[in-house]
Amino acid sequence: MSARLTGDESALWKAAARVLDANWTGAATVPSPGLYPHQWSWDSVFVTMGLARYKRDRAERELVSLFHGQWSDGLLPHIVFNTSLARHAYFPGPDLWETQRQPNGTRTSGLTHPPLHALAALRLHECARDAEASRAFLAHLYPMLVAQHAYLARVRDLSASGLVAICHPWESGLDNSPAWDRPLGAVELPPADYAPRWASRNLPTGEDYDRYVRLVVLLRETGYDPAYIRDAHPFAVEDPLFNASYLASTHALAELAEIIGEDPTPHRECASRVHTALLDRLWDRDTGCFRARDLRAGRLLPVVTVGSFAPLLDPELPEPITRSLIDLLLSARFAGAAGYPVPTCDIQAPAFDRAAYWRGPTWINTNWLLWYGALLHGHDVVADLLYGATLRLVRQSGFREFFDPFDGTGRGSHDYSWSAALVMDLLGARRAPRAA
Ligand code: 9WN
Repeated sequence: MSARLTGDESALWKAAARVLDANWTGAATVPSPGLYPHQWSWDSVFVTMGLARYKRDRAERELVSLFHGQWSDGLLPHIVFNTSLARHAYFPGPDLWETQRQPNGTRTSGLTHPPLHALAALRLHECARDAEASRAFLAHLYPMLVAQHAYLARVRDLSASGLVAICHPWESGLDNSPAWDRPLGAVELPPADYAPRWASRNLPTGEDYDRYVRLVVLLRETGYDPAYIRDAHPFAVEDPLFNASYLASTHALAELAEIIGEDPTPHRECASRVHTALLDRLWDRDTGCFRARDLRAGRLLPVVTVGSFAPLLDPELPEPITRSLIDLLLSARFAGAAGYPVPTCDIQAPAFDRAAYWRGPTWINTNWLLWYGALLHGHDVVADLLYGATLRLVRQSGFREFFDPFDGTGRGSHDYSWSAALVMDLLGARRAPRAA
């Protein structure tokens, strides 16, 4: 791979590879050994994208390790815990979730994450040198991916529209995005304190954190019961990013089915339903973008975030809607006024905060998703802008967790896995789309 890159790109590739090597546990890649020492679901998706071009065997093991934590009802947990670590290595650790009832003794969280896994499996296949071996791996993974999607359709389609709902901000991956402020604020807190007082990092604090934990306790106390989630759980949101991920992966599932000789029809039918529901329920003509729908309050949520552009992942998005998204993306509310785009929240929103986690900073994975979506719709100039902006960030500040959108200052953890992995994917895609 490196022979095809320029000197500077080659150095970047090697530095990214060093991060992934250092964060490999022998079974999976941790997002950041100090801060996030377990396996996270959508982190592993992004890591797979990079490993596909670097160490294919590890990419396969990454996915196998993650799906080892899959529940018998198909839920793919957002964290698979490494139980050999000290109990306080991360909060909330295995004890909060009470998920030890799950088969095979794996300890996991009881929430899920944006379902980009089928898309990652397809990309892994597209990068393969040995198509036969790759097909064999896909045949092994396919039933688990189908079960993951079936869980979402069965348990999370709360509006019976085809869209699926998240029942915790952590399920969005954009944990403390201002988009969740309203529905989270509506969660009633009992007088007890939940959050740990020793949290070592700059997280949403106080009542927000208590509400995160409260939502987990409610799910846990009802045994993660689908009827409770449908009828009573206080946080239920149809998120454009989660649903766009679901839709992109449903299309990928159809392609995977064809590759291994299974029937793609149910996946195509599902994709068509999700596409229609996305437009009917989350497209907002007034703001010219997609917005999350709060199912408990019965309305669209007001804050426009980077997730509002995620339906660019829909290959069938109508051209006028794509155009509108691109216009907003390039405007002074997002990329147009940030030297280091793309900020994760509308710069002009009162809740925007250039330094706080998902409330404004630029993240590599959301840039990558928009880059992928722009390419899908033939917006090559926009894709190039996102490509250049992303590499500029890591050249300047390293593989940090997130970045100041105005001056590129790196924040959060150092040597963050998906920042490294997605840079490898970008470099590989630009130079050698089908390399391994
Ligand atoms: C909670 C691991 C994860 C990412 C999320 C990011 C952060 C956890 C946390 O870290 O979430 O799951 O403790 O804040 O928000 O997107 O998957 O990197």
